[in-house]
Amino acid sequence: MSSGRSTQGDAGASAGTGDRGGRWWAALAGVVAGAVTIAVASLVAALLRTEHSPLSALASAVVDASPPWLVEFAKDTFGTADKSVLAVCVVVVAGVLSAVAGLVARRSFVGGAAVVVALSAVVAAAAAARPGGGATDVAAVVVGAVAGLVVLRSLVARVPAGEPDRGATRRSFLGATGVAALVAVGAGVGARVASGAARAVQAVRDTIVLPVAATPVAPPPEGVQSPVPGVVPFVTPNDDFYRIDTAIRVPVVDPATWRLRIHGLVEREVEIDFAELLERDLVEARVTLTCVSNPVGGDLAGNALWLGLPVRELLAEAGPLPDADMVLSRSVDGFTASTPIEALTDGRDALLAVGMNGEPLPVDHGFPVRLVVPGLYGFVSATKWVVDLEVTRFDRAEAYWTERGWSERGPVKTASRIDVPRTATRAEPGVIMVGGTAWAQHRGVVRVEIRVDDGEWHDADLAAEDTIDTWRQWSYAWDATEVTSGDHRITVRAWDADGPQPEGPVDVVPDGAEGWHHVSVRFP
Ligand SMILES: Nc1nc2c(c(=O)[nH]1)N[C@H]1C(S)=C(S)[C@@H](COP(=O)(O)O)O[C@H]1N2
Ligand SMILES: [Mo]
Repeated sequence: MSSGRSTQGDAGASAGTGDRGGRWWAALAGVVAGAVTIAVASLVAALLRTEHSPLSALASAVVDASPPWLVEFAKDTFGTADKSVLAVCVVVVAGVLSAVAGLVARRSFVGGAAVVVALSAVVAAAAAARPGGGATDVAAVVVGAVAGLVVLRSLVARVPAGEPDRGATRRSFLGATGVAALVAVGAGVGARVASGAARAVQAVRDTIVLPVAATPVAPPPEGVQSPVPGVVPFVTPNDDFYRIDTAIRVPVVDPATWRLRIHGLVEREVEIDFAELLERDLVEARVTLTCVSNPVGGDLAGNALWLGLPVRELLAEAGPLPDADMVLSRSVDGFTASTPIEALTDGRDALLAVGMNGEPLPVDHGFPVRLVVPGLYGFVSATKWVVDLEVTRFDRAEAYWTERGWSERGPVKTASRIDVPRTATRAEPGVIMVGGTAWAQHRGVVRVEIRVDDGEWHDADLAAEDTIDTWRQWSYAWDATEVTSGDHRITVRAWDADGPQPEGPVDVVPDGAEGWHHVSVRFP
């Protein structure tokens, strides 16, 4: 606290009426800072597509914490308006507490900030504790609280307190307050728009019933799962599937208006809408998707059952011209991917997918339609919210990430990962179960080897292979009975038909990481 500001406070106190005015301004500063906190938190929550807005989570938490007689009383007294009454109460209480924060902040910013932080902590806890709540809910409230604190600090510093230049100070205060209020209103409106659109598309998704596949796929064979507990599940649940895209706000696409256009170097343009797509003979395939940005040992890979129409069928209808060598797929939000036309026509399960693990595509994973191409990194193949396929040539068109320094083609590199034990694990001498996964999509993993420190390579036990388009899990029983104390390093490498994956390390830019994954285990 600067001595200058406390002097102003003292002068205000002795000036009487000046101080009372100052209090009102400080309370107003607090209320505006509170509004900014809530509005920004709501906007961030809506953009991150959390399930609950911070305020509604708080309201629900209040209901949960209320004694049953009070809830009954509210229902009896206000009937169907009980939710609105609750909302008004929450807003009024938040407003009063924010005003208190402003008043406290005028004496001591740290004190006022403590009030804001305490209130935010309550909201964050309420949001995180809701079903489906979690770290993103907390993150949204933290961003809101930071914005609120910045506003509180700058407004409280401007609170007029009966000095000679009152007019100018008041103008500065009111100007800053006005700007902050606009921020709050803007963020609040943005939050409503974003959450409204997301809720609407979610509601549409809930009504969609996918057809059964004309060519269904059998469940994976026995033994695809590594027997080592803690290795990722062979099929990745949708909620755990990694998500990578450039969309700050997830595109909201209504299947009723979705259309895909296939054009460019073709004999005839083809268009298909969502209903027509669902009427086609759809196929199922399990395909492991991987991100080119996945570092050695990283988790930007997932394996799912996809339902969709083979892209080659639509391409066949359009009739690509002989000089075409690439299909540039475009998302509704402008993202593009350059896929060699060969990968779409050579018979592999390159799908225009509508289903993921038995459900319509989750909104985050491209609802209503995306591409999935076995063997290629997502950035050159897996366009989500896809609306356009332009048949073209690599020397004529460039995709989103190629323009930004990544390669124009992206075949997946053979990779392997140790899931268990985690690095820095403390272990006791004995037999240690090592397990993980490996992938070489569309070529297949033929062998996985393990090495301890600089020892010999040993074959790991391969789990059953589903298809060459899916990852292949493995396990290895490491006899560490005679191990010396201290750190020991386990290394994995996978083989495809061409040999072992290279030692690397090679960075992810421009066409994917290369290298052997290691974990260190410590013995007493
Ligand atoms: N529209 C759109 N589609 C996209 C991307 C994107 O940024 N926008 N990213 C791609 C990348 S880099 C990857 S790795 C995959 C990831 O798909 P997922 O989020 O379903 O795991 O989507 C691809 N499709
Ligand atoms: Mo990616």
